[in-house]
Amino acid sequence: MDRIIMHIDLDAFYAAVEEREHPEFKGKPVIVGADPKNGEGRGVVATCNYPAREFGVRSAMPISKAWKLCPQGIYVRPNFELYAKVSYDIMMIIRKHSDKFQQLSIDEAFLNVTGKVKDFEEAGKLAERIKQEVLDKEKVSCSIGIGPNKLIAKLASDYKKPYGTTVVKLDDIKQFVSKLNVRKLPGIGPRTEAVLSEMGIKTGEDLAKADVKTLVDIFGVFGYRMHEMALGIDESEVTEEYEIKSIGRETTFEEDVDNPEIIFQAIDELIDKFHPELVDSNILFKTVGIKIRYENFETHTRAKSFELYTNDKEIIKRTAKQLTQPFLNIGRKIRLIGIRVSGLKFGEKQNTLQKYTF
Ligand code: DCP
Ligand code: MG
Repeated sequence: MDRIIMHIDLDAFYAAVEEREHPEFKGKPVIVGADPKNGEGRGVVATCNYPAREFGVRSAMPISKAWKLCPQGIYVRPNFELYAKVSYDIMMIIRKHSDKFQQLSIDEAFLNVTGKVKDFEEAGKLAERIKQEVLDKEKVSCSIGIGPNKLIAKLASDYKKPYGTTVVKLDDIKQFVSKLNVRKLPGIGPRTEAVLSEMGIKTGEDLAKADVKTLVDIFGVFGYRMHEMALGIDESEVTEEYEIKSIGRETTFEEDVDNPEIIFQAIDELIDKFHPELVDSNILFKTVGIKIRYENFETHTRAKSFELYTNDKEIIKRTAKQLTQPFLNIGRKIRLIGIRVSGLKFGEKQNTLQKYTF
């Protein structure tokens, strides 16, 4: 059964929303993230617009580094509620163009459009109409990839950004993947990339030619999946539910701290911030997790799961503190702390999955 799948990813999303709200930002480098404090700021960049990327600024980069690269940039704190609302409105526009719709994150979605168009050429035209409609109605631009499966569609939306459309037909799959850096493939991060590179595997073509058994010996089942991806194989369906994986917050301290009282207070504040989201959306959790980053950026995570689902705030607070305890009073200073609940489900009162909440 041949399918036509579309992947839509909004361009520089948070920064695009900020540009839309502040027309005076247009054409200037805009960086959304922590307060740079004249280069002394301690958080990270969430995202930045394309003019800022020309200075080398990137998502997840320390904000102090962004400041060094681009001191003339416009620096804004994120407004998550606004981005969530704009995302919701855009997803509503996009979804009506599909037979099946799957939101993947705040700024991307898969559409199965097999029943909406007769071939890939028509799908390309549909993509242009969707891009235009989102731009006209929401003043945000997006890039679209079209392929015979979700993997290819997602790789294709990233191929030409911003405001690009990339169509990869069945016959062109191998050629398309062969040119890509292996790092582009989902699940291949910097560490896996390094191991592959040692083996002389840098591109999709290298990976496609690699010996599957060797890959499995090194990476386990993922080695097999990697090789499949290099051949452009992906059978997964566009599924309607938007599953929320976890909810939480993290904070970078103004100054590295080792005082447990200050750390515990920060834990309470973080939980007070996100707990209302659980209650408002009637979400229960089973697992509480923490993330701790020491001053040298060494990062640890710990989690504890319970038998039963709950949305009890005190349980989160107590568990988070228990998990944090072993990292305290050991003569090391902490830079960042994060708290997250996962293993989520909706509470009893609500029997249909509520989409678009995060
Ligand atoms: N985001 C974040 N921290 C990151 C990565 C992303 O807070 N490390 C947020 C900000 C982004 C949004 O998620 O606007 C979407 O992430 P993308 O990876 O799609 O990045 P952008 O949409 O900003 O840029 P692009 O045009 O490359 O898609
Ligand atoms: Mg994006």
